[in-house]
Amino acid sequence: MSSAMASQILPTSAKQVLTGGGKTTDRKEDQLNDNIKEVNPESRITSDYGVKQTNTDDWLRITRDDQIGPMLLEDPFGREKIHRFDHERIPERVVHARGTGVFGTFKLHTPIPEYTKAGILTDTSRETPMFVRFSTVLGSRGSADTVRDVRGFALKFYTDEGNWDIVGNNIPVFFIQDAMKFPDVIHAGKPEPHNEVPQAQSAHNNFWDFQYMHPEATHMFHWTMSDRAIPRSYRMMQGFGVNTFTLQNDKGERFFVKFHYTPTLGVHSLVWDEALKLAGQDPDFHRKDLMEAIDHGMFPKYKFGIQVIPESGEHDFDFDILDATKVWPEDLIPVRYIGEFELNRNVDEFFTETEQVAFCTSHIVPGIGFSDDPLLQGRNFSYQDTQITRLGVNWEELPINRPVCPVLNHNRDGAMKHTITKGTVNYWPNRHQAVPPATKEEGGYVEYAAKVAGLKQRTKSAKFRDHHSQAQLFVNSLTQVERNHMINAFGFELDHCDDPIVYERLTQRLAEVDLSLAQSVAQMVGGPVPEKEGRPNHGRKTKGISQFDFVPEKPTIATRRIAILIADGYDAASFNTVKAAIKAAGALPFVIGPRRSEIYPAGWDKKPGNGVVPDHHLEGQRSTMFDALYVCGGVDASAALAKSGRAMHWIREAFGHLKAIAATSEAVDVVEKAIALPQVSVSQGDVHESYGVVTLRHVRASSLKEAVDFAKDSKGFLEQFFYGLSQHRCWAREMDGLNTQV
Ligand code: HDD
Repeated sequence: MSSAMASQILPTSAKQVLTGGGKTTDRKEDQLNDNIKEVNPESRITSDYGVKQTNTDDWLRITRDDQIGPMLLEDPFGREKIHRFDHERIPERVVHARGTGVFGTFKLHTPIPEYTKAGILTDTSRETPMFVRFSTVLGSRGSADTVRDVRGFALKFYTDEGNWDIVGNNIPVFFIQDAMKFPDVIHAGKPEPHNEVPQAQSAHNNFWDFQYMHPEATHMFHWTMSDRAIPRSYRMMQGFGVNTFTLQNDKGERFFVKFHYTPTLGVHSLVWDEALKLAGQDPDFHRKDLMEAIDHGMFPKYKFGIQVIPESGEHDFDFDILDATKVWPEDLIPVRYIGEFELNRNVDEFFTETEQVAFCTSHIVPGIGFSDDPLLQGRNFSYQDTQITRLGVNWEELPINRPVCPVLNHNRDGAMKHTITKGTVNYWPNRHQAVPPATKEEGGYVEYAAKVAGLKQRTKSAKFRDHHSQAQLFVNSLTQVERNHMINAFGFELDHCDDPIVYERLTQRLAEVDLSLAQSVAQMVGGPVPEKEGRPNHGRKTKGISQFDFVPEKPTIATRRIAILIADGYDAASFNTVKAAIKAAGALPFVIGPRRSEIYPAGWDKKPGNGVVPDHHLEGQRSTMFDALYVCGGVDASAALAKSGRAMHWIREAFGHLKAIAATSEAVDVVEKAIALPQVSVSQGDVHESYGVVTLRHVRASSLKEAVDFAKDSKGFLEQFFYGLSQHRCWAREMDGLNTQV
């Protein structure tokens, strides 16, 4: 095999080995590289015990006169191959089984020594390597990415003082207040026990029965019925540590803290119809989207922020700050952004890295501590325990989990121990003074000496019993668009419940939060429509709830996927201009034709090389996989697209999903045929814009001069198209009821 061939088929890491590899600036990457098996043109298949094999296709068997005979049990290679295969699977995570992971780097820009002595939060010269795993909660490992669910957003920082994990979600609150309820909420959400239905869905009787039976879940289930539960991309999703942790400074003072991470691309979601379709059309949509962005060097970035409350302020609020079903409203406790992380490297091997990565909320470093948050306290027990079942007791020796700082102690043995510790003693204290604990000065972890006194009993403070105020705060803080989506989401979910007691009671619960919302849902799903509010709505709002609060300051279309529809006879000048402009704006153009072989422009011979080979064909992909659509003109091309039912469907569906659409010359007629475009609302020269559909009719570029003119004309056209896309979706289309042609 030539090395050129090898570099085409080998994973990145192996390519690095072939090309010399070398040390990187990332300590974790260097450490992982030491574990990477070298693959080079001289590599040959060996057995697991190292013997080169000559045949890995035929089991050793008896043959006679070209007749096949029995296989021999003796064959060590045959048996090894099958035995290894039989044991390839490990238990999937009991929750968050479906996920994808990437590497990244954290950089602090604003040190906070006033709150903490943690090196990662005080030393701006550090670049801390990270591994991040995104996940859904309810589905199995092979389920679809775009289902309605909470998303896990777990961070592992490989700090100089040990691994620090924030095992967060994309929703800042949780369903339950006490870890002891976790098995119940998960059993209720997972497929039902009698028939294992449904997969990766909360739309079923048991889930909603649980929600009703647990008023503490009221706040959270409003979040999961909002657009937060159907993110457009992991790159456009917030993350939250959810639980209340503590920070401790050099003076020994302690502060309560919540962690936030906010994407620089804004917080955006799919629309529900699109999410449903994508679950079938491209179940890997989110993981592919993330890998694609990183492969293109478009590294997702997140601002890292904290909300801090001094220890003395613990009881200053009308909610308990240790209750994970509550947010700390940003109007009261602003988020202070102190750093940023970017995700910049895809894994080399999914199993050894993403599947074997294991997070623990209990993994903290000096300067960071726990609080008495009863959910966190239980989590601290659960994660370590589950990793032992999933990966074995030596799971922290696996390359992906291994800290970048020295690890040494007297823990020993267990299945699959890798490291070999020299020395004659494995206990402390010992006669040699070998491997003693560290002092505080040496960087040892010193627990905060908290005073604790009280009654031992199974109860929580009174503030934990207010389950409605923050649910109201959430609903009040949404925009009309978001509220409508939430009503439809409740409508969908409860429609899938066939036990009337479930959906009837749930709508009564909604009336305790917002009467008109409850009435709208009840009318959709059946059962008595509540007439009276269960309790008065306090009318308060706060920032940081609505996704519209996170629109990037400068409109951007960076990393957005734009489909360009063409057919034979397309107009090359407009095609080239628009495609180049898309790239220049940092977005990704994808050419879609009726076939994935060369498509020829108007006025050119159909000779290989004169046209363009599309990235996909109309049947191979769907509009759901793109953020915007540009339909390129040309007389023949437009006639062909207008005749194609699938092309019409692309345009109609993109319109229904509120996406920016643009068309030039004859393609304007194609778009108008597909969708009943309402009256033009904005017109600037030849450029018309109506409900996010931008058209430029008079383009003809049969000569170079005309092509140059088009490039000039197209400025306003492209600006409007790109602006529409930067707003993510054209909400006015939905508000005015025009999006029904999906
Ligand atoms: Fe959990 C996995 C997030 C409550 C027990 N959880 C897991 C993962 C995330 C979260 C992101 C996947 C980690 C990965 O990618 O490997 N969990 C949360 C959040 C919670 C929460 C934000 C509420 C604040 N979890 C929670 C409770 C318990 C657990 C109350 C148990 C008492 N979670 C687990 C687990 C998992 C897990 C069973 C399954 C796989 C794993 O840990 O590694 O231990």
